[in-house]
Amino acid sequence: MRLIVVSNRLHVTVEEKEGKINYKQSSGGLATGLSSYLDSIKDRDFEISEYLWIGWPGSAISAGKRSEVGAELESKYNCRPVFLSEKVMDKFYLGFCNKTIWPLFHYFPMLTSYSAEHWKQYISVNETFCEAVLEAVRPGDVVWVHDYQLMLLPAMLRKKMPGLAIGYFHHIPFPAFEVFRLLPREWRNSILEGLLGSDLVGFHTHDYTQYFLRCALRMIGLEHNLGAVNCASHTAIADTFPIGIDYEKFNGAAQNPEVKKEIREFKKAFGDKKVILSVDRLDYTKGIINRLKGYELFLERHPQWHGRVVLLSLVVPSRTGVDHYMSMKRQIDEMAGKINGKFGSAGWTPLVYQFRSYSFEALAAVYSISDIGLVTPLRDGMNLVAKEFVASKADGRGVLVLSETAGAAREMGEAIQVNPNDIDEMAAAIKEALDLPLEEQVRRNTQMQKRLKRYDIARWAEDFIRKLLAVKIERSKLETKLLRGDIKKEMLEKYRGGGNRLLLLDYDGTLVPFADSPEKARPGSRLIETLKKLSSAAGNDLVIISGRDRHTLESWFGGTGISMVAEHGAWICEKGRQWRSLKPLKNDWKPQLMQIVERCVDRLPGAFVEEKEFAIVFHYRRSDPELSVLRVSELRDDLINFTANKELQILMGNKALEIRCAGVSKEVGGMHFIVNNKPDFILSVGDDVTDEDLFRALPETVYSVKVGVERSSARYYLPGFAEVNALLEDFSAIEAAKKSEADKN
Ligand code: GDG
Repeated sequence: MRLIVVSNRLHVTVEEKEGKINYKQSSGGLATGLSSYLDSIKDRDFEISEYLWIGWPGSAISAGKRSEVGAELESKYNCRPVFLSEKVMDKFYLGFCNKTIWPLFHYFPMLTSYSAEHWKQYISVNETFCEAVLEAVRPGDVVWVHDYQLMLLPAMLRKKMPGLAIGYFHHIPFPAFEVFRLLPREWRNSILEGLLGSDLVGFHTHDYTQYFLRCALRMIGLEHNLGAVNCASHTAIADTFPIGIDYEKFNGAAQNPEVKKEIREFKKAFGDKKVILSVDRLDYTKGIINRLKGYELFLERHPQWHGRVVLLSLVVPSRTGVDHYMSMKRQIDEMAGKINGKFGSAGWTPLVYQFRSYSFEALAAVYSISDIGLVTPLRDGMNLVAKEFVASKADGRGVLVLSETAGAAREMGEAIQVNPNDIDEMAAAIKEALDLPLEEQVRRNTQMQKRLKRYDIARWAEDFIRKLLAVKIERSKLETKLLRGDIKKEMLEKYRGGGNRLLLLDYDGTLVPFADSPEKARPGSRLIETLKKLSSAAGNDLVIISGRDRHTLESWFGGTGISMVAEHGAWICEKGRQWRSLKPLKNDWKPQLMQIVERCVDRLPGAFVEEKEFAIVFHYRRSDPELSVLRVSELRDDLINFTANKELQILMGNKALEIRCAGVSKEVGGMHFIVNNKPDFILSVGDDVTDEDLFRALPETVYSVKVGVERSSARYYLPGFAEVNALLEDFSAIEAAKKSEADKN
């Protein structure tokens, strides 16, 4: 099986200088970690044995060089480049990705820009990536999309290839609902729908997963069951997979002669001073200024440490095209000058600040020699530096000070955790770290190392892919139940050949979509015509079997020859006959119950009551989805007390709670037609839990069809009401063909 990894940047960076092409490994945790894992998959005992990485090669490549670069990347690096011009990258990457999504998702709404032009470019680049994947993909491939630059891609791919296994991993935080909703409606809905195009959406922490699910519920009305979201065509699962690092590489780095050499150099430079280390990309999310303030306060409060401690701050240049980053750089320069000016002396520079990137060997060396890792981002999806620092402590010495707002804080409880906005706390944490006894350092690091070793980058990737493959298997099981192709052909043949046919059709959600209020979901003229035609065809009995009251059904379908079952089986009207109740029912319980239900309506804005002859329905489709969960469960509790000794049942429908007489169900209504008419062809279609009563009772030969992808006792499924309408049109076409044949004869 082949894995197609898709990310904004390839793990190889290509540069064109004076007509010459250079290839080098991209920096960043994912690029290095994942590429070393991917290179090892050939030799692992795992379903995936090959990979292709699709992405932007890191710079604009001139048209004349593209085929050469493409060929080299494919043959030597398993990469397929997506070439994008500087102009496009400017609006897409520096624009929408880094001026809109990055600040907003890291809780910096004041730095977020909302440019329609950038959004358009974001859509267009996602489309370009979609084309590149479609060009490369082969049957059976698994696609794994990475990060916030490509949030629309999963849905685009799903649309073109409904059966493709698609995973998406989100490397940055997913914000809380109140922050995410700041995006314009069209953007935020497209982003949620884009992500939900995946089979599996992964996040670093449980909180991010929950925030995402909450946004899906509140903004596009999609509920979830333990992280499984039922979308129109498939179920998308949201789950938590905290990324790991290449543990052995960092843990064993100090044995590498190159690293040893670097260690000697650093030790010479710092002598016996305690070294506090910070490593960040230049970014406002990393909290560099606050950290410097924390260090300054520490020096102010603890003069006994003057001359004995050094903060080594490595800042790696990044996104130099975004204005805000350059002004931040100036601020850091000023702060650094201030600290060294205020506290430094001829023999001591309290802050060693370097604005450049390091080789792996130099980085591993500073991890190894430093005493404290000061990792205090204001917000970070995960933060790999924290994990690398701890993994590098082969002898167990060293203390990690970590922000509680980094995703890594969830797994690194043994670190000294700080609120990066609390300068006092940061200064105190530095002091605490310097004073921490060696034994305690070793104890804490050993605990964290055990976890980092077990859940390393390979385990992370395999966990994600395994889950994706499991979802794929579930989906392919469901696909065999999809009413299409040969199954559909055979069913249409049976319909054609049947002499006595019964069509049992649910109404809401099956023949028409749900509307804000029940009265708005009227049948259109085309649907009525089709139903009439089918109902009047020789040998056919067409039954609308619904939870609606009989007056509504009568007003829509009365006089058409269509049979009807109202209130889930309480009332029945057979073709050409009068309405009658199937069994004697009481409704003297209604006034008292109505009071309870109305009390709940008062407490849930948007909710309303529908009164039927033998049922009361509490509708909450237009209400706040989260408050609804609470109110409905309170209402259920009240009702259960009241209905305990009465012949009543409580039923959860689609955004509705119904109280009705016990002993009434679609099973009773549907079976009445089956027992009386003895049909030789039966079709039963429905989308609701109430239809399940009937599906379960039907004989095995019946074509029972669930509308939607939820679990069901039905034999087959169709994605939505449109497909049901199309199926009825197919039956109708058979009748028309029969009629024209009969006319000819
Ligand atoms: C995203 C999320 C999430 C840094 N400087 C040098 C260097 N690095 C390496 C580090 C580390 C990586 O870059 C940075 O780690 P981050 O965790 O900050 O990852 P990003 O790729 O920036 O960001 C982040 C991550 O994705 C993974 O999901 O943790 O929250 O923002 O590996 O070692 N490497 C070398 N020289 C340097 O100067 N060689």
